[in-house]
Amino acid sequence: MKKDKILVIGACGQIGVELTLALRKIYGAENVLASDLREQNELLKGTGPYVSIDVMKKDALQLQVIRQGITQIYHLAAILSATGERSPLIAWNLNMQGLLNVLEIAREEKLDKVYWPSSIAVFGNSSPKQNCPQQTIIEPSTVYGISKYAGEFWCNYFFMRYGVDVRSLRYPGIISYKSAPGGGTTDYAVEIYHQALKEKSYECFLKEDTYLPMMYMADAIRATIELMEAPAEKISVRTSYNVAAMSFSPKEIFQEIKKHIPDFTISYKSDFRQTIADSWPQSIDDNVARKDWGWKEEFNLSETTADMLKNLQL
Ligand code: VAH
Repeated sequence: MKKDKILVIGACGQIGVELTLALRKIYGAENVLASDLREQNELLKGTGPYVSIDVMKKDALQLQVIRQGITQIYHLAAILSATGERSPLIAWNLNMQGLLNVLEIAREEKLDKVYWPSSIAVFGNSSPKQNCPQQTIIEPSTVYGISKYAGEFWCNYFFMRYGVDVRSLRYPGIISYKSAPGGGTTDYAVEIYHQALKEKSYECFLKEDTYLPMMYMADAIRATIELMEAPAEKISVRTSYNVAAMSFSPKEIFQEIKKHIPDFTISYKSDFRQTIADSWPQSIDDNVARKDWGWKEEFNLSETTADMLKNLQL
């Protein structure tokens, strides 16, 4: 039986680090090749093979895929919402061309599977704010959201036209302690834990009542692997699945942390990211993912907070 050989592109990012470590546990370290443009993340050093790859250089990437006998690609490299608004065309180019390079290589090399993350950032002001459904009016207002929504249609096209088994999740904001987030609007929900422990105070760049869909990293990694390991016939969505776990506001996460750190204080000074956050849904309906491949979250805000603070204090 052909051995799975996985390439993770963007392995040094917030999700990439933990996804690489999780995949290495399942498939064996030597069968998961981690790659990124930047220096290898300290957490990955010594855990398996690493190679520096620029996803924008298709020929060099394809050579690696052939030489290493890659059978699956997890393509995570992207410029996120906040950074993308500072460099719109750079974000569009990386997010789109990077994906197209991976899809073309998957087609030409007949790869078994591809994973590519989308985001709840595809939704805009015209989408329902509460329990935003899998299919609805979708008019993204950030370059990141535009690139993710366009990418979803490219994934569906490569599946329908060429049979490329590419699968995708619309991640909410992801909370983690191992690796830092990278330029997103939901990054406050990670920074707040670090600041609570270091400074016992935090200046939040979103207003206190800004509700956003969020997910603990452990749930996000499990959702990704469960989707990729689901039988193909169970996958009814070839754009990208809504997945959800919890929704909360800065005020609620502050109050949850305060249960552990009573003298923790917060102030609010919203910046350009407030407009981005206001354009997104406050909660997500993920019943299609639950029905198709049995998605169910395990971490709520209280459990996330306890686990974050415990691990950040180690
Ligand atoms: C961002 N963390 O803030 C990402 C995510 C839903 C938001 O895609 O841009």
